[in-house]
Amino acid sequence: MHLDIDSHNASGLSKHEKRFEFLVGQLNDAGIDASAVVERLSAFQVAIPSWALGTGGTRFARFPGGGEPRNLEEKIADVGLIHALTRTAGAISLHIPWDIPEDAHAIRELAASHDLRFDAVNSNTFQDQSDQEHSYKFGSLCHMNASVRQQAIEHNLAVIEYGKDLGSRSLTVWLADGAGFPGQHNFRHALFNTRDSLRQIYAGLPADWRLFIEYKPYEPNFYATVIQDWGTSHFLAQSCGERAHCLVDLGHHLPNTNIEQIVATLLAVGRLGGFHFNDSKFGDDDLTVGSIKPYQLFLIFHELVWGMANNLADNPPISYMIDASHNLKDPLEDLMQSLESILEAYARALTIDHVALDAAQMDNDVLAAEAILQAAFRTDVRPLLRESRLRTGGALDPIGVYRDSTARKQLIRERGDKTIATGL
Ligand SMILES: [Mn+2]
Repeated sequence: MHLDIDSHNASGLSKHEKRFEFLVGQLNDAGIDASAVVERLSAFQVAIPSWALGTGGTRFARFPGGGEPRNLEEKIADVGLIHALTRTAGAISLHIPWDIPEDAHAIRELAASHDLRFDAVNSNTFQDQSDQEHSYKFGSLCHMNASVRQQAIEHNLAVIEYGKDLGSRSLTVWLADGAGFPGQHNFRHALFNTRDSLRQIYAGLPADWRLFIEYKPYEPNFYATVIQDWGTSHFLAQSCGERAHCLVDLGHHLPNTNIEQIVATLLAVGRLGGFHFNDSKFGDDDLTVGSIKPYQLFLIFHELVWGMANNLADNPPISYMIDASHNLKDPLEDLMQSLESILEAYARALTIDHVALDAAQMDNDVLAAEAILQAAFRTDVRPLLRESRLRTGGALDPIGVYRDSTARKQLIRERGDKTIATGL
């Protein structure tokens, strides 16, 4: 795939330089080193999950866009394309069994040729596979029948083996386990079964691996989910051991939950393992990151930046991933838009004056404290993002280059009009 990044950048360069210089001056007046912010942005990498590269659809219909990746190799090529344009998507997160690598060595080399590494591997006990003995209809790790639990534990251990071959260092467990109706579950039995199953998975984790436990308040079960919130996830992580952490998916909260406060708390106790970015109007809507609540995203990044800079509980590096599924937009464009929103929120959080904020908080000057955050949020930081991409070989305008290169048309020509990505 030919992407004409250089000529695009050349034609946009003088406009960018003017805007960048203006912003550098503005930040300089506020005592902020723009170059240091650009360096932090360049180092920030977000994993792309293998299931985000095709059209997701809803339970009503799916309208594929054409040229979608047909196999793992093509998924890696798509992430490589996003990474070449943005220099921010340097990792891919696989879902097993949707993306079982037949030749792990070759897959690893292919990913390396695109400058990609493998992030967390994701297990799947939320649907039945044709070759499995027991059904997960009534749960997996929580199941009342020990044989079902054992099958689900063994699946997770097998996922770790695939991940080891690819150089992954973490396993993410999200469970659909829960109850559809009152009375269906004995809550304590369901919770303790899940705890004991997770402990067995944890025991099979290599010494340099971490376990991420994702929570979700509803769906597919609507009466109760076994791991409903961060508190339950935290209890389970603590029950497993030091290398078990909570995973925060932005869409896995009830409306108006203060997610930034959850982030602050988990960081304070050293249990924030990973992040799944997306946005939502109602729940787990899988909308483009920053499309609905950009201020919330900024406030989350403020807690991340402050929490990692003041790392009390020795929280390990956080694993970042986009978890979304696209119905209307070109998936690759949607992912690039999401990456832009993430970096914007991060850049704004990096321009917050923490000394002034601390002083305002000590003085109980509520207005001043809020105004410091709003000043950072209202700054147009996009020239910092463009400068970061320019310095790392990416595109000033990734979506512009993508559209001008007619990449989607080329993909449709190569792969066909009616392809469906595995797992979708
Ligand atoms: Mn998720």
